Amino acid sequence: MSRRQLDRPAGDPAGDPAGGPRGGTGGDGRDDHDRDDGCTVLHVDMDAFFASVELVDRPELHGRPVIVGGGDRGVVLSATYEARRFGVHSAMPLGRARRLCPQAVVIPPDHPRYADVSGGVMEIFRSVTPLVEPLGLDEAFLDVGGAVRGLGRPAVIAQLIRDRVADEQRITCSVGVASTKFVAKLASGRAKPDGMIVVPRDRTVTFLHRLPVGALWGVGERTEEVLQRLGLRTVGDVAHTPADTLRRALGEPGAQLHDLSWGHDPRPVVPEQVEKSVGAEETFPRDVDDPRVVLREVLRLSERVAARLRSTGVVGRTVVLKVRFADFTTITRSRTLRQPTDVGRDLYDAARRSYAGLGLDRARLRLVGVRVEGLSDADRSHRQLALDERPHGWREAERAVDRAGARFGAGAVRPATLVTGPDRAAGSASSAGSAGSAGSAASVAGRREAGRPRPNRGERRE
Ligand code: DCP
Ligand code: MG
Repeated sequence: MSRRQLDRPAGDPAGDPAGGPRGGTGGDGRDDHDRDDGCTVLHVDMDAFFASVELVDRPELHGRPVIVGGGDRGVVLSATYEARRFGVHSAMPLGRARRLCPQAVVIPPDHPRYADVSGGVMEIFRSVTPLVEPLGLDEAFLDVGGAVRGLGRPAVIAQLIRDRVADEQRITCSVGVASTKFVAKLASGRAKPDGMIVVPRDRTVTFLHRLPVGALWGVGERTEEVLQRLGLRTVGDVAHTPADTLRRALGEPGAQLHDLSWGHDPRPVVPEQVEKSVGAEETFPRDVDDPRVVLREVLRLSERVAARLRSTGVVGRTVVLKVRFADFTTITRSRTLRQPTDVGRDLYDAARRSYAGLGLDRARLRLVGVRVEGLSDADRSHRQLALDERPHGWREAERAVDRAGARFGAGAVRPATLVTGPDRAAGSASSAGSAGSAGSAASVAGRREAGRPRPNRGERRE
């Protein structure tokens, strides 16, 4: 898989609206990766998402036309770029796609699997910045303005994300780096597949004006027809038409198109709403009765949940331990802390006490989970803590781990109890997990989480 797109020869996608090589420039053919000042908005979109996920376990299909489709609707959901060369595209009836490309391999969709991979990808985004606005399973806007000091320039962060998605999920994505959402999204589309385009602030207008009007946000078939009737074919044509003329033809949206055509798009990246709780749970590959193994897993889940709290900028007060026995009986125990926290050690301490309180005498467990409820804004709460002068060395230590995680991948640094010891949870048989999509999930989770129980549903947000 080629990931070092920075090494690619720079093409000139802006001047080649119909396609062509996807280089790393949004302007005039020069490499713009070092001209990313103020380009703090990233749009990241997985390439041929469903199809790429299917290829993870079927390397022999790489380079061949592959279509994910069928199911209830009988349409193409996703097609590899090899299939697209035959004219196949998403939403096309499957029968038509088969006629266009009889040699394509057609695979039925596995939605839980895609949701799993999507969760992993979003987790990578959130380890870089809390300002993540998902647009669907496979794409999101990121505002990386606050991450620049810790991780480097926006283009460097974009490449870091591309590398991590490729390393951890074994799929490729394309990234647009720009000063506004609208331009970032256009740029990622033009970088596809497996590319990245930086549109420097001062080249935004040049980049935009060469594109066809259909590239403008909100221009569907009908609007395009109206614009064509006015003789407007490119975004530049729209830009050089008085806003009043556009308003007369299209109403208020016409004036908005005029703004967009000059690169004006004030919309901020709006992160997802704060969740009510953040949790993670794991099903052991084999039932476990050793408290040391259980507690090590509880520690790992606590660390993971805490990292998630920190990346979303919230703290929580109530820690819920969930235990499922071998016979599927499930119980939960909650403890409410004196102070809200985003520190894994605090969560672990509470969960460990709850576990001890259960007085289990080597009962066989199938699953453990840790969840935090009673969430509130971290900034407000930390100011409160500062007033209380309650020093907390763990927070600093865990934030350092977050930074390493953002750079090198989750799990790059973890407590010693999680990396040593002959009695590591559940051995290395991550693929021996519970029923369902064990095999596929194991390969996604396996590299990062080898030797641990496989995730059953990954992190959950309720
Ligand atoms: N999808 C779907 N139905 C559609 C379009 C898409 O179920 N009509 C699903 C399958 C896609 C996923 O959503 O894999 C993401 O949609 P994209 O539009 O991002 O398409 P792809 O990721 O497949 O291709 P690319 O982004 O490379 O163009
Ligand atoms: Mg996509």
